Amino acid sequence: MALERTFSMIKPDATRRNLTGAITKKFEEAGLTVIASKRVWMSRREAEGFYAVHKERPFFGELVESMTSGPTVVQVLQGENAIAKNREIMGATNPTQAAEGTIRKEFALSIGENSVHGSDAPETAAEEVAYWFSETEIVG
Ligand code: DAT
Ligand code: MG
Repeated sequence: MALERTFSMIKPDATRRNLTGAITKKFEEAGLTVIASKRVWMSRREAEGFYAVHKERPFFGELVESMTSGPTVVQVLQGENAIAKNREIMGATNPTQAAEGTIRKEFALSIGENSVHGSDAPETAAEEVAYWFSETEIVG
């Protein structure tokens, strides 16, 4: 399989606890390379746009609140099978269901404050990378 790119976000609950390095280490240990990275305190409009797919869900307000509550670190990860590999490293959405050794098992506080976001498919990965990065910011 060819090299693939995915979009990752270290959420405010994690940056607040100084977990940016520990989480990035998990990606690198799994063979994913950080080819773009920046710290962003997103606006309400940016959070609503990024999570638009969830706008009818009951937790949408809570999600936008928590994503705008502090800085995030947005990243592009590159590697073999990067999209699925990242989802595996992240663990299940609900940390009580996340496998041992995953980021969410080790670091997440709750289903809402679950430390990381990762794209779930090639189409969303391409859209999410483009939402946060210009091509010149990505050094693959
Ligand atoms: P994932 O982040 O694993 O792709 P998702 O796309 O279903 O999960 O949901 C996006 C985010 O929304 C998730 O990371 C945290 C929040 N969320 C999902 N379900 C929730 C719930 N039942 N209560 C509160 N927040 C929730
Ligand atoms: Mg999702």
